Amino acid sequence: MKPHGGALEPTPKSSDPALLATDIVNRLTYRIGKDATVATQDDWLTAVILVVRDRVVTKWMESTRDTYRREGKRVYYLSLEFLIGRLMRDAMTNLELVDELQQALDDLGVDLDVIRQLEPDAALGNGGLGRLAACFMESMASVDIPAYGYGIRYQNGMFRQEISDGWQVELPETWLEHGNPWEFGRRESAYDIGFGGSIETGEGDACTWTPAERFVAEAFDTPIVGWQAKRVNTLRLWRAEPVDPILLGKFNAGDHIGALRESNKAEALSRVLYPADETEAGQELRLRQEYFFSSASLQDILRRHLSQFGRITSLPDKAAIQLNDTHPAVSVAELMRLLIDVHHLDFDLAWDITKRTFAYTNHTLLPEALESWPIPLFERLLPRHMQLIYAINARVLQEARSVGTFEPEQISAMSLIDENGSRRVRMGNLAFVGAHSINGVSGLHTDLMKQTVFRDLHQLYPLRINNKTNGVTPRRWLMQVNPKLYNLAREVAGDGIMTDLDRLTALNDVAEDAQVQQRVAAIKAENKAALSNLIQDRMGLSIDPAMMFDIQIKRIHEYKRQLLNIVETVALYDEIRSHPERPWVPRVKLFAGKAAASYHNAKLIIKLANDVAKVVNADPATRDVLKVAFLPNYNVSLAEVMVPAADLSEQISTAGMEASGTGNMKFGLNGALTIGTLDGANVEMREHLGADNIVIFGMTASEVAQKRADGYVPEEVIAASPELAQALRAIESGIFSPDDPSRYHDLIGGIRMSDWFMLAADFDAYAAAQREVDDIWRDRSRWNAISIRNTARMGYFSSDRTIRQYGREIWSVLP
Ligand code: T68
Repeated sequence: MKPHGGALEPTPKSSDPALLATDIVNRLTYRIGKDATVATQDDWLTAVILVVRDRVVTKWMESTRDTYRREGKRVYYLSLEFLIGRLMRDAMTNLELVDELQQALDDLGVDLDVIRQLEPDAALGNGGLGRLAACFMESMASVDIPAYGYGIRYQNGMFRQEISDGWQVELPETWLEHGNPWEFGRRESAYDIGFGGSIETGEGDACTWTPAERFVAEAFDTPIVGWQAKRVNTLRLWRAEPVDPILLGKFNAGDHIGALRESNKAEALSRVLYPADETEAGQELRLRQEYFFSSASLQDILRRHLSQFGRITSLPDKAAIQLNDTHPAVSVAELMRLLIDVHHLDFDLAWDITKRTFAYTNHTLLPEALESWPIPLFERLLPRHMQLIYAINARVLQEARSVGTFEPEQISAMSLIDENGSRRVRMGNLAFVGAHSINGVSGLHTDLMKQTVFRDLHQLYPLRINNKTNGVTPRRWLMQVNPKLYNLAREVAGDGIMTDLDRLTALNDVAEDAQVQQRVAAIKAENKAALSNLIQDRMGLSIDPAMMFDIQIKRIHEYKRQLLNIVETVALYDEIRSHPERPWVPRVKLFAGKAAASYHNAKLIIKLANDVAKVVNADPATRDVLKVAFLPNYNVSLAEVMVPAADLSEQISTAGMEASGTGNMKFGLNGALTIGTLDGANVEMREHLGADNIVIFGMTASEVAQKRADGYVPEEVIAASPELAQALRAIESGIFSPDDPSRYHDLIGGIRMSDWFMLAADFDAYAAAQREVDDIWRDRSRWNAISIRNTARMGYFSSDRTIRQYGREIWSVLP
């Protein structure tokens, strides 16, 4: 389909509040069928979104036509997760319509802030990996890269977390319940997806695959608006549909359930997001989801390419496909299949095109997260792909052997097939060999990739691994969430900060200015008051905004060490009770995050945080100086309130285990001080901030590795630290769990026995670092200066910078 030029309806150019108000009432009347006098808040929300959407659509079509006209390269970002959150404020901001819409709604007697909160979060992701994909989509539009995001339109996104008696309870999430005004269903963009069946050899390298099962992938498009609406790109999400919605033969024969079997199987494919992060899902449905969206996306990409350029062989010049982790790695085999079986290229040419088209991003070194599939399962679902993987493997291993220097163990580590135990397909190796670029997400992570998971493949292909340190979009994570700080920054650094975040460095010059310090402190106080109100409303807990807000928000994981923070809290509680006369810095320890439903220890850590909170918050002896709260249902919208309210950001993972982190960047940008280990992007944050503007503690990644190799004995460390020993004993004794005194025996026992995450080994350094933080807090002028310098020096961590590096160094779409 050729995009057409000419006049488009509607062409609402005006940003005049009076016209916007008329537009809103028109949508309410003609699209929703409601009169202003009876419209609910939800109706107003939908009407406003439709007005904003119309303006987006105009720009969207311009962008699409422009891309077509330029005959340039397009970027395709394949990701099983897009954690986009709410879209309305994002779109309004990037269209620069916030004030005008606010005015229009005021005139209509509608509170923008109230209706804004009614928009459901699009929570199609678990955590950092999914949120990164969302920041990247916004940045690609903002730096004018023609791009499509491809993923699954899950009917149920990330589960809703309730806390019941301190325990996490998972409830289904239903973001589509009231429809989704942002998306456009594209019935015409639908593709056949097959599973199972048989293969017949054909001519040359081609085969004919006759799948046993077939489904249809149907596209839903959401426009993603870049800053100042320079460009609007497309997020295309697939929904699975049955080929035959109802098997009439069966239905008529009285088998009413059987008649719907196809329909139910299809529904399952795009039904629910796998809610476990950093673990391999290992379920057949997961592999089916991976193949379903990979195949649909590649068919769509090839169709678009052929319709515009006519020749399949120019694909790598016109399309760059980024694989977000290994979840879409089956794409490597699928593109080979399409090129060989459908487009009749020979194997060698297909392999060359494949490698030049794909690039792969790795997000984790955790062994439990490295995907691999049992061969019998893979063969049963994707018999043709299994053949192709064997053929690719034969080539790669041949290449490795011909080098002549590799040991047999190295060759077997490079193999796409894991032969240890039951045979499995290694998706990381498949992605590696099928891509021309493999990137890590921080400098440290990239170095470790070369030394660990991909050591041998890196030796075979030494030019492929490169680093692209993560970033976050400053439009959402500064301008929208912290408008007052943004305005102050703009006063000092000028209007250009949203297109060039490095300009924030102008704030360095005012870091010591008493007046600026006071204004920054007042803004923080306001943000903290807003969070206090939220906590009061949701949890009935009152928090004095004058306390230090010490925040750890992220998925609950042992390697992220929420437990270290809780144990230190218990130690501090004990100290305060023993020495009430000391000038304690009043602190509130805030936690939020979800645990995978099957991750026992993570769920126990949530319960412990709540158990500790219950005891500490009820103690009159510590009431004024220590509070603890675990906020339920952490999501993007909650982060948007918590990040700007933080004084202290906890980034305390065991060194070598957090690939990058992106929360660390959001907090720094909003003026929080970081307490953290030399892990992930914290390392680069220290370089940019200067060592005086971040509190670093604990072992380095190589020290951790060394200690493990030397035979670490946690009991010795515990015996040498009275504070740690006392805190662990207190938790074990049942003081915090009188209803079940042995609740934490195994959890703490794990620390005593093995302590894989080195909580004990880092405890004293962490506690000392916390007291250093107290000292800085007592010198408020120093604290405020550090806060200003944090904002000033976070320009590097804009996802615009990251995306420009991808654009130049991996995709070749920027000069
Ligand atoms: C995160 N990974 C990294 N994984 O942990 C974090 N995994 O350090 C990094 O900043 C971020 O990626 C962005 O690069 C994840 O979030 C997952 O969510 C995940 C989901 C499914 C399966 C495995």
